[in-house]
Amino acid sequence: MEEEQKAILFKISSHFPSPQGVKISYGTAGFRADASILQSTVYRVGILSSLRSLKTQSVIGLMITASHNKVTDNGIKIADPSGEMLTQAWEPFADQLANASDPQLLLQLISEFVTKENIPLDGTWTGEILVGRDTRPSGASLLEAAEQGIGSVVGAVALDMGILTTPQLHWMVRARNKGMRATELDYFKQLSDSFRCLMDLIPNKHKLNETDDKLVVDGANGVGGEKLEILKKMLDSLAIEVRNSGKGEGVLNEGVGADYVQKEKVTQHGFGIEDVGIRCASLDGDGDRLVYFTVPSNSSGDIDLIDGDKILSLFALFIKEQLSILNKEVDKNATNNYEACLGVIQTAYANGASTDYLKQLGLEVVFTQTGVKYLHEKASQYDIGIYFEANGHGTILFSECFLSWLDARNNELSAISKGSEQQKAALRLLAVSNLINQAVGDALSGLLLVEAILKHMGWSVHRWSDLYQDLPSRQLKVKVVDRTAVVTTNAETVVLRPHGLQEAINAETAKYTRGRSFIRPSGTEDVIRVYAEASTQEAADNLANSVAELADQFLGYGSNK
Ligand code: NG1
Ligand code: ZN
Repeated sequence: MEEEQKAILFKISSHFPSPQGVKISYGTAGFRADASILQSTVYRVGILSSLRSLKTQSVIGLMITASHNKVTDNGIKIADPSGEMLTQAWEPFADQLANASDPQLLLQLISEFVTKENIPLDGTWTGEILVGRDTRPSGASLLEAAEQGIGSVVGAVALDMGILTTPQLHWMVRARNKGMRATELDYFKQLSDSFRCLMDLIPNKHKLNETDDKLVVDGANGVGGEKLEILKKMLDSLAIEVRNSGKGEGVLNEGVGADYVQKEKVTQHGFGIEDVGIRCASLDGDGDRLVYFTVPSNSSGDIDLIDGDKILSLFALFIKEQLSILNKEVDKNATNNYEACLGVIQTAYANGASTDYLKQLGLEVVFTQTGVKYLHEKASQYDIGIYFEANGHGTILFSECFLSWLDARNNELSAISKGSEQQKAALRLLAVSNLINQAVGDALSGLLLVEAILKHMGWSVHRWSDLYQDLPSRQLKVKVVDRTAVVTTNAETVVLRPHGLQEAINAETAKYTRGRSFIRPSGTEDVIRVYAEASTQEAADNLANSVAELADQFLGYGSNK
């Protein structure tokens, strides 16, 4: 590393001292903490994203957000060249940088890493980092810290993309690296065009179905609602009302948003008895999660949740149907046949009833650890990989290979049987691949796909909800002394350490019909998460409470006395 570069890094980094006595780690989705202690972390991630851009000679994204967490938190995620989350191979370096205690150590770490990775820092390459942020008040000053970090690396430049949803930024990074137009307007255009295309292909018999037309969306008082207000103006066939759009007095994620709705299963602020029976959806604070729900008529304050698992099931059903239309009447001897490999990816949080349902459909279902980076990686191994977390984060990935076959097949069909069911199926699948975000889970594109599929099927929200009955479940959080003391295996469903805890959980779970329970340390909050499901809500609650007590006994503040 040149002396000049070292001097710049040393000088600027001394303005960003790391917070004393805090260890920060790159979790399930980047760094997250109280915004007041994040200046140095964001500055350092700015450096890291520059190095990543120079190393890959591609555009990189840096998103300042703490998603569904409280408004006083903030965080930072990095988008790799394909728009995916930062490669896991660089996460240990991210941890080291974030925790380097002084500028000297920081410089040494960077210098060693640059040599090891052979990163060109001689000005021969220019790095470019697109920086986005959500609506959190701390975003503006953290943006400056990120720009300082990016500016500390010779040859790297930051481009402030303004306030965006997380998936918009990921989409832009991917588009830029593919040499495509990548403005926000291009994003909206791609979504609205492909949505229109799907609507135009709706079977005639369902076209007149005007039932259930209104959709009410909870914007979590965040950026997603704001963007949906713009997008909806470009859609003529969908009536959307946005509530909790962030313009009023409500606070980001406070008693609103997809995480609240999914975990608490009660009506959020702005919704109530007047919404009985209406199709409602909820986004999270940075617009990458989506759940649907309806308000039942019993005025209990509860909601009927349609979670990520059910969104996944709807998508899987539709894709499977289109694939079978496409492959109908194929000439078994033809050389242009392509049996697409369709895979479904879930985590341990997926409701057991959803997994049963998907398997009944004859689909291949696999499980990964919690965190989109794991699901995405797995899904990318299929021609069509559909992944969703129960909390509503997910998407559908199409392989390049399958898409180019599909494109060619569509051209062929349009020449020999234009307007046939087979060609329509090819067009629908192509439209889905344009609509649904290929970089990361995206609430806005997911919402449009749900809407298009419901219209295609001629289904009400209730018909969709009735696909299967969720097993009652409960999630709890337990504060412990050190959450890293919990070591898990088998897609996080089995506790290896502390010893004896898994046996205790097993003994408790065995007492319940259809009981299933597991614990794991959160990667975004300083807690242990407990999940339980069983045949009744009371049983699921009891099981969750007992397992939480076990976690407390083994790991809580009383455990080391
Ligand atoms: P943690 O805090 O590691 O459980 C949460 C979600 C993840 C993922 C990340 C990123 C649950 C149980 N966990 O992670 O699925 O979405 O946040 O936002 O919902
Ligand atoms: Zn989010």
